[in-house]
Amino acid sequence: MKKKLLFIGPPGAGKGTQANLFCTKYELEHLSTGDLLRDEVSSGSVLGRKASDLMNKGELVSDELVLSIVEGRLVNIQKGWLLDGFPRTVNQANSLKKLLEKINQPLEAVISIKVTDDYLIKRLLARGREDDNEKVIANRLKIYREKTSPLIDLYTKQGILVGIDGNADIDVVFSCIENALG
Ligand code: B4P
Repeated sequence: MKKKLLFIGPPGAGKGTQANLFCTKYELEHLSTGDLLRDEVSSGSVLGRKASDLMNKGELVSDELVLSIVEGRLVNIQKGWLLDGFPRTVNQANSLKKLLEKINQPLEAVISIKVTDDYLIKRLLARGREDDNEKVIANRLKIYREKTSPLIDLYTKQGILVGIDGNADIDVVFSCIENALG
């Protein structure tokens, strides 16, 4: 089983849901930039207040802030890891590449979770987080297409990307991911 992983997909694709299940079963460190940023927001720090404004509009938080959060965590992990929601831009992907070279832990596989827009919107509206309303979801999808989707090509060219149909039920998607990484 591959143990240095990235899950990528549009907002609401189920990256967090699948990453939680996968990390629990295979004892990997789960690094979710969304969760780490929400922790920062709850702490009320200056960085958290800056992040909160952007997240509530569906914008991406600055690459510098996200990188500083990830770098600190990744360097100290002894076991396998799963990146969920990072990288989200080509710039973040380049920085990740350098960081992984430095710690000599190359990325082994990228799971691209593909879900149609109608399902994404339905799931996010049902979840109802602060950034889950129609206007903000539309902006998050637009930013995903512009800034994050180019990473699909990048990792396909590297030969490490596997596409998974994320429209199915949670347990079915999970089995597909296990099969792809087994
Ligand atoms: P994230 O926290 O990463 O959230 P997400 O992309 O919206 O959701 P995810 O795909 O994880 O969906 P989930 O499993 O929760 O990002 C939030 C914000 O943080 C971003 O907009 C941005 O501002 C900021 N941010 C994060 N990382 C960043 C970075 N690297 N750079 C800059 N900014 C960054 O599933 C959603 C819902 O669907 C849940 O309710 C779940 O139960 C349901 N669901 C999941 N799978 C399902 C299935 N198969 N069937 C039915 N329902 C399902």
